[in-house]
Amino acid sequence: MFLTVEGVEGAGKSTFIGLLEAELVKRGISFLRTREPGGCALGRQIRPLLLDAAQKVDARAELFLFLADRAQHVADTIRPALARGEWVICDRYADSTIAYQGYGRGMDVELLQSLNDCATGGLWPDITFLLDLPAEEGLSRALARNGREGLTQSEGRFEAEALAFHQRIREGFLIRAARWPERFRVLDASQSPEDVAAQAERHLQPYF
Ligand code: T5A
Repeated sequence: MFLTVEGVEGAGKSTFIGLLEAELVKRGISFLRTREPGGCALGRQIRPLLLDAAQKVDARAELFLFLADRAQHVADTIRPALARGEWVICDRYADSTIAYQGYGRGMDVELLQSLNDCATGGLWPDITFLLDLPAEEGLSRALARNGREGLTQSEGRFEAEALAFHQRIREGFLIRAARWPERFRVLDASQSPEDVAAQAERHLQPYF
């Protein structure tokens, strides 16, 4: 079972995955938690290049760094875990490229879909949880958390983008969810962390 979790900045993905992990442990399901960018050794070197607010990165260079991270991540981490029969829970994946580089930066969405197919070798998730939240709410959560944890500069390049950029990303995710309703489960991320996790568990009941 390959699960991905998507949403705008600060939608609560990390918090949500933590609660989901606890539920899987309780049920004795073996799983691997991973993330993009940075879910493999090569990706851990790429991640700071992508997120550091001090880096000036051309939009095409940014795209290919995300795709390089993904290709290696699929090969080194995701496919081997699935082959071992583990569930894989991935914090962001190919839909983020379409939402951020496509709807956010204005790159051609169909081209990005093909590039994603190339990077992943056609591996798409069984279920994608979209944590849906107004962009301004997510940003204020993320900025408060970054301030508390001192991440403003080192991981803040995307948070520093204009609100309109983040609103296009939310719309982009919702467009994708409407196009692939069999894969996407849209969760109301404005609820408490426990309520968001409970929404997901209802969707996962048939797979437990
Ligand atoms: N990107 C990524 C692309 O542009 N293209 C791509 O192809 C890919 C893969 C990655 C960045 O890269 C971009 C998108 C991103 O900008 P990242 O550091 O991995 O950056 O960060 P994000 O994935 O954006 O995740 P965040 O760390 O910003 O936020 P989360 O994980 O969604 O949120 P979380 O759980 O840390 O929560 C944020 C705060 O809100 C609170 C938490 O306690 C925390 O303080 N919170 C809630 N508060 C109220 N109610 C709830 N339900 C809450 N849930 C959490």
